[in-house]
Amino acid sequence: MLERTLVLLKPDCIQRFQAGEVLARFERKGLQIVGLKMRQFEKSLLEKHYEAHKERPFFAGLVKFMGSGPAVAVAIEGKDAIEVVRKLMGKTNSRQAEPGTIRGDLAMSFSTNLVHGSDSPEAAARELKIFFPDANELVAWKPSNLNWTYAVEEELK
Ligand code: IDP
Ligand code: MG
Repeated sequence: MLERTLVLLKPDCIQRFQAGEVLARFERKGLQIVGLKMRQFEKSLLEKHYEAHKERPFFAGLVKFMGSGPAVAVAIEGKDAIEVVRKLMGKTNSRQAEPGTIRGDLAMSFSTNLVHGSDSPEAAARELKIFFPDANELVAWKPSNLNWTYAVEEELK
């Protein structure tokens, strides 16, 4: 029921001062932040994160871009959080992303596209471990108004 997923605010998001805007969109939706970390992430970590793409022609450029400046790793929790986050992000190519989505509203590029979000439960578990290797870095907490965000009896059993 409740899922956790990894979001990255990519270096372009930080350089363009959109971190607050993007985080606010997740929060306004009703998703919960359970971990937050700003770093200029090192190459080896980014290569591991994107290892599914290592044979693709854009891999080297992607890793270089992701390490080119500070980024923010965010652990997000909510019911069906993985799919909900992906929907809020919009299509990979920002020019094709629907208005109303983060990429559709705030970005113009295919590769420099503001955010990452895990695309499956397996990816979420793997990626959360890469960016938050110490379980103590994730904070379990229960919003006091959870019953106004969800029909708790129906949806959070
Ligand atoms: P996603 O971020 O929407 O899940 P993926 O296909 O997993 O998209 O690709 C990971 C990232 O690699 C994208 O967000 C984008 O930054 C970059 N990327 C993907 N495909 C291309 C491409 O064809 N050209 C350039 N960059 C790409
Ligand atoms: Mg992806």
